[in-house]
Amino acid sequence: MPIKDYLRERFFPHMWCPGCGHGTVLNTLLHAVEQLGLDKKEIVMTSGIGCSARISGYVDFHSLHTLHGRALAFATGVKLSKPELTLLVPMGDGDALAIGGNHFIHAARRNIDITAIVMNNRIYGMTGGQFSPLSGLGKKATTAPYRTIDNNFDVVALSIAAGASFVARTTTYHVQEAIDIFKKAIGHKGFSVVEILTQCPTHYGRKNKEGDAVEMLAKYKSDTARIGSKALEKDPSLLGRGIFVNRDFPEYCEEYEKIMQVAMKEVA
Ligand SMILES: Cc1ncc(C[n+]2csc(CCOP(=O)(O)OP(=O)(O)O)c2C)c(N)n1
Ligand code: SF4
Repeated sequence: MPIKDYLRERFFPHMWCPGCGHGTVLNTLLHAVEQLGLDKKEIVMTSGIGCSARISGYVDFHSLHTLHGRALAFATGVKLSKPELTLLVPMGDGDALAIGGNHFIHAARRNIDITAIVMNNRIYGMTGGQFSPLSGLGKKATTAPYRTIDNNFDVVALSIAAGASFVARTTTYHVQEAIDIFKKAIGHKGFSVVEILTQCPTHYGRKNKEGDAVEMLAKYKSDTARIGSKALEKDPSLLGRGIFVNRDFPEYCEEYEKIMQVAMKEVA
């Protein structure tokens, strides 16, 4: 099916600023869905609130644009009632790990078969540039005009510790890699986390003097390296990209079904 058939064209033009990385996330995700040959009627996308969360309006899947931080809770309900459907949950860094942090760690712990996409622009884009739990030390934001003094979560380490069975990181510069990672994450049975670094030139870039979208993308190229690469071995200060964890682990809906069978026998 052509990519454009996965788009809800009546919702265009989109609301993202020129140079925003979120369009590249949409593009790479749709290429992954198309290459997997998924039927759009079999896909449900739930999202919360944020520039990132607006992605659910642009895809012609079943979609639920819900409450800030609650996308995974809605996705859990959908998946438990219709386990045959594919659940995709794009979230901003604030959506996923500030207000939604508790939902995130518990969804990972349960290993429910959902693909969680953390669209990490290190700031609250939609509300004008407040810092988030992923901004990191020494960054500027409207709520940190001098600099942040909060440490950031490492999404990969947090997801692994919480029990996610597939964990990966990529960026909007690494388009082919992102498509490949999304394909593997969607194909994985269990809770998959894909952290994708995505530029917000309007707030994060401007406040932190990182330049325009092209310069921010160039930084994703220069400041990251594939895990297992010589570049990362030589310079461990680079941020690792790739698949960190991909393991088989009992999936929540399957375990729930087994319990249901036992319970049904007892009441019969
Ligand atoms: C319960 C609640 N609290 C706060 C808000 C305001 N709000 C909307 S989006 C957002 C943060 C968006 O940042 P992020 O999730 O990182 O996504 P981005 O816009 O950067 O893509 C906040 C705080 C809200 N909509 N609902
Ligand atoms: S404010 Fe930032 S995250 Fe939101 S659309 Fe603009 S560039 Fe993208």
